[in-house]
Amino acid sequence: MNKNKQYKNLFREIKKAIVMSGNNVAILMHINPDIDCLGSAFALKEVLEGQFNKTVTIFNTDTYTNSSKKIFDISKIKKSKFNNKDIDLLISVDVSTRQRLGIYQENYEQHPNTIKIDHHLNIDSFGKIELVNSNYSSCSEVLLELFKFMKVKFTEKIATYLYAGLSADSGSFKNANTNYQSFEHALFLTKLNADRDFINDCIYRAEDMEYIKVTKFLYNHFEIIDGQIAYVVVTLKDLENLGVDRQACDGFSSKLNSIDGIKVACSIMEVKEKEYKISFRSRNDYEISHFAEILGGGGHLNAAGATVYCSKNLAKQKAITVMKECIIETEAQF
Ligand SMILES: [Mn+2]
Repeated sequence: MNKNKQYKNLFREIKKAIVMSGNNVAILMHINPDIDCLGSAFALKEVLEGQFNKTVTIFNTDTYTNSSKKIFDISKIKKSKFNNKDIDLLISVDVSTRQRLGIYQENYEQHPNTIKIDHHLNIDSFGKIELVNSNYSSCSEVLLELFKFMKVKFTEKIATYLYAGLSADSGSFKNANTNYQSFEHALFLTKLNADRDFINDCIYRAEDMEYIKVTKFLYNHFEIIDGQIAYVVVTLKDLENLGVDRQACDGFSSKLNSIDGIKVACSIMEVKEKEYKISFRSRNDYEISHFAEILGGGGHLNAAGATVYCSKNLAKQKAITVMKECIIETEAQF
């Protein structure tokens, strides 16, 4: 069966599952949801409530960046646990592995009626129905295609949510995951009056004092190795001194990777004692995701991450080792 037909069948299956299911739908996002994850969740909620008469709750226990707070009504997200018998259908968006469901992992695994919608490489199958297209730069685009099939009426609000996800995950069409489809989808959403200016303001012209403060910290503390690797370590003490939470440092690895000559970069964030979250970014040819996997993580080819459980120095060493390996192995193929 060709790919298009496969997707059509999946779209049909999902539409049927939505129509046939009971009233109560829960949407689950990944831990520390980014704008693509939130855009997907809010667009889907809007569609299911407005056009399929469902009662939809988005669940997540984390905190959000200022940009996210401007775009989405965060107060609509429930932080509580729920009982599976109160939910008829569970849909995850932008969640690549079951661990990333956080405290809702067990709910999802035990629920009879689950749909996984995502755009990461499908390395963990955990949905009863799975719509995963890793050719798309954002999960929002996977939903866009599903909505088209479902003959959804794209309101400006829905178009704007999806555009936010597409814009953020493609790095405003600059990341390596951007392709002709990203532009086609952007065109489609623009024709539907997605509020690009509002989204650009919220994401790219949002340099408030907190942003300036953490950026100053970044440029004072990053290290460069051989002119081609850059990294920064941020401890809990640093966050405390800065008076910000971890999400405020979300863009660090991308910023370091955009320095001229830097092939691979990462931020190493202390989560708690002996737990460090490493976020990698790399230039086109350097596929860092394969090396994040060595550390038990994963992600996209040029944007991946891993969590390591060790001392700060060892975390740093591990990150540097895989970044060096990435460069050596990539250049051996040139
Ligand atoms: Mn995404």
